[in-house]
Amino acid sequence: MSKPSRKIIITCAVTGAIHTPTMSDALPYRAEDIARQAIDAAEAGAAVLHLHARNPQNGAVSIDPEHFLGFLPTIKASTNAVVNLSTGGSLRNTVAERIAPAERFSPEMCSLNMGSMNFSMHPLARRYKEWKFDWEERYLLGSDNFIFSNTFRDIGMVAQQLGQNHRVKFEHECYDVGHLYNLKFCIDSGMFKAPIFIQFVLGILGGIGADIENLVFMKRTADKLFGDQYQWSVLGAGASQMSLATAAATMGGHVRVGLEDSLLISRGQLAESNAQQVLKVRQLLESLGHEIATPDEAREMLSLKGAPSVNF
Ligand code: KMH
Ligand code: ZN
Repeated sequence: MSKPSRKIIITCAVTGAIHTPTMSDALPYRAEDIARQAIDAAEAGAAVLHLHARNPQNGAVSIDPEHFLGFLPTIKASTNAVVNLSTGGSLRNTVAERIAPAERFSPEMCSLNMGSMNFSMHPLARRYKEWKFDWEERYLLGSDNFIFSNTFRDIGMVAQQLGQNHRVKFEHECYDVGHLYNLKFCIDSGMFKAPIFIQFVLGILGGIGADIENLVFMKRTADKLFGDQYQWSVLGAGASQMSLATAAATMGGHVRVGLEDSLLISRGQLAESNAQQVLKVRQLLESLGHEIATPDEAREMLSLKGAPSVNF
C-alpha cells in the first residue's frame, strides 16, 4: 500500500487546455494573468503549479515555448512553488511537439499522460450561444473526433528526453484503470524510478467517471501494482473537484485543484480565481486535521531535482 502522506501536496492547475475564455472571466490567458494567478495560488498554499500556455491575444491553447516565456521567469522570481509543465497541452500535436517547452525550460516536473484515449469537451459547447473568440466553438466541437495520442513509444520517448536527459519527475496522468497497467509496464521496462507520482484523473469524457467508488478502485489497483513505491493525488473534473479532493485527503492522497480542472467554487457558482479554489481546499483539509506541504516538503516527498536546476 502507498504510505499515507503526513502532509498533503496541493497542486494548482492554473489554466489548462479544456476551458475557453467565454466560460469564465477568471480563466487566465494573458501571460501576466497566468503569472499573477499562479503566484496567488502558491501564496494560498499550492506547492506545485501545473502550467499550460495560451495565446495572449485570444486565449487559444498554445504549446509555443515563447508563450511560456511570458510567465515562467516571473513565477520563479516570486514564488518557491514547484513548476510542473504540461506535455499534454494540445490534442492536435504529436507528443514530440508537445514536449518542446519542457525540453527548453527543463522544469522540476511535467505531466505525462499514460495512454491514448478519446478526450472530448464537445458537450460543453452546447451551454454557450455567444463566444468571446471565434476559435472556441470550433475547438470544443471538433474534440469529438480527436484521439489524445500517448502511445508506449511516445511515453518511452518522453521518459528518455525529459526523465533521463533533464531529470524531470512526472505527474503520471491516469484517466482509467488500464493506464495504471500501462504505467506498471513502463516501470518494469525501466522507464521510471520510485517514488512515482500518480494523478488519478476522474471525470474526463473518455476516461473513468468521477465518483468515490472509482477512486477507491483506482487506489486499490495502484496499491496492488506499486506497493509503497508511489505517491498519489486526485483531480476531479468539474463539480466533483472539491468532494474528490476531500476524499483523497482522507484516503491518504494529495490533491489537485485549479481552473484547468473546474471553473467552479461551489455547485453552480464560478470561482473568482485559482487562489480561491486553493484556499477553499486548504481550509477544508485543515479543518479535517491535515497539514499542507510546503514546496520544499513536496520536493522531498517526490525526490525532485530542485529549483536551481530548471532553465528559466
Ligand atoms: N487536463 C487534465 C485532465 C496534461 O496537461 O498533460 C489533465 C492534464 C494533462 O493536466
Ligand atoms: Zn494540464
